[in-house]
Amino acid sequence: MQSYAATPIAPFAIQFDAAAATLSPPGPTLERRMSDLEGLFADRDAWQKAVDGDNPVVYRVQSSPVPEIDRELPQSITTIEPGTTGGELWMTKGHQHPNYQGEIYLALHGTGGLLMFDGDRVEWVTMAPGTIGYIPPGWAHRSINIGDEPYSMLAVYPGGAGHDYNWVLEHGMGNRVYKTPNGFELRPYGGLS
Ligand code: S6P
Ligand code: ZN
Repeated sequence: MQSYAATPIAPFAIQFDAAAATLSPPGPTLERRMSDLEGLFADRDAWQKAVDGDNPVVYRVQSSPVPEIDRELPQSITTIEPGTTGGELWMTKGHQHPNYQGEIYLALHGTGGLLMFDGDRVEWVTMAPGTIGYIPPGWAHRSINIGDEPYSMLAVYPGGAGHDYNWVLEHGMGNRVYKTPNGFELRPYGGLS
């Protein structure tokens, strides 16, 4: 047997239900509440008020059982609730892959955006059901719900990619995304108020 085939899991089927936004059998799940997004929304007072209030769930991530280890190819479904904090649309924390590996996102329902930043350039992909957003190596990425209903997307990524959240706290994401009467608008990142 080739050494690269000596992985902890055998081949298996994963049932992907796009309408329900689930993977079965299920793997780890996580819930990010407003308190988990410290230092990310520009309006710190609005963020603190939401934390001191009902500290809402902003998004959930459900993974398949494929482990996050080198050479494996895990998947996860992220669902972001609709909402704003200080006018800024609800979003994921965003991260950089420490060893610069690519990733794909497939939008399932709702409308969202994929914001990418390489420390210099910013790119935006509007995500509607069926859109695949491609994240090249070296681009930090964040998802944003730009609609009025939950936004869900499937991610497929190298198991050894990792998540560097401090990179975003240090470098920002290039732009922030605000709700407007007509939809949404990208504004320069700026600091916290
Ligand atoms: C992992 C992939 C997604 C995110 C998820 C939550 O590489 O990009 O599964 O982890 O969308 O976002 P975040 O920024 O909180 O990890
Ligand atoms: Zn990622």
